[in-house]
Amino acid sequence: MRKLCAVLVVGALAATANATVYNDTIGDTFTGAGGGILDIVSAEVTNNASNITFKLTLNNDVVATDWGKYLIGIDTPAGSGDPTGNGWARPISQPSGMNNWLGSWVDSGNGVQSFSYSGSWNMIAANGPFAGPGGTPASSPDVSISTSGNTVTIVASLASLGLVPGNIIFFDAFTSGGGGGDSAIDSLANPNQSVNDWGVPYSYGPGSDHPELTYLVVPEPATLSLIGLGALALIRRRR
Ligand SMILES: [Ca+2]
Ligand SMILES: [Ca+2]
Repeated sequence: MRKLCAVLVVGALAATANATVYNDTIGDTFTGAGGGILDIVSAEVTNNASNITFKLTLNNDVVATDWGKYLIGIDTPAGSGDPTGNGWARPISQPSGMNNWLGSWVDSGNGVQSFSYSGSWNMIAANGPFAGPGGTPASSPDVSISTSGNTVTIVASLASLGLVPGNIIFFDAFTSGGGGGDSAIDSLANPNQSVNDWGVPYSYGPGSDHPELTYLVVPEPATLSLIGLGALALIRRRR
């Protein structure tokens, strides 16, 4: 039993060492369409040595009602990005210059596309039965999506985003609808209503009227894991 407890302690430390949780207002969307699938409740961002993970929690079951789009705009330290648009040409912008865009859907077997900006937007990775160029199947190891109940989890490799531990990213996560011109119906960073209609342009970060978020890419949480292992050794020694 003691051993089990110690293992649980190690597991908990390893799992929570670098999680950053961002909370949003519930009910801050102009529309109730989808019954909550477009209403962000919170997000948990984590990274390990290889990947960064964005786990969004919505206010309803995105598997049961599956037409929502889940989007992440990222301004990395990599260089100047696009101050006016994004990888999907939706009316969402970050005046400080968006470098990367993760666009996802949760129907038709799920799909996610990763775009990078270098003078123009290019799709650098995709995953899903219809996520590749022209709706072809794609299974890149650099980006993936999974869903469960009220959550949408998007994972991207640090390398594909040009990130290394110590980097700070400026980002926001959004929900959107099925129309190609649909905007940021909810913004994780914005506790107030983001837009008052589907196609109203939304911008965020410095140079706009809306906030953005930051995340520090941390080294592998080896230190805390070692503390956990130390605790395990201590418990074992006491037996
Ligand atoms: Ca919300
Ligand atoms: Ca919000």
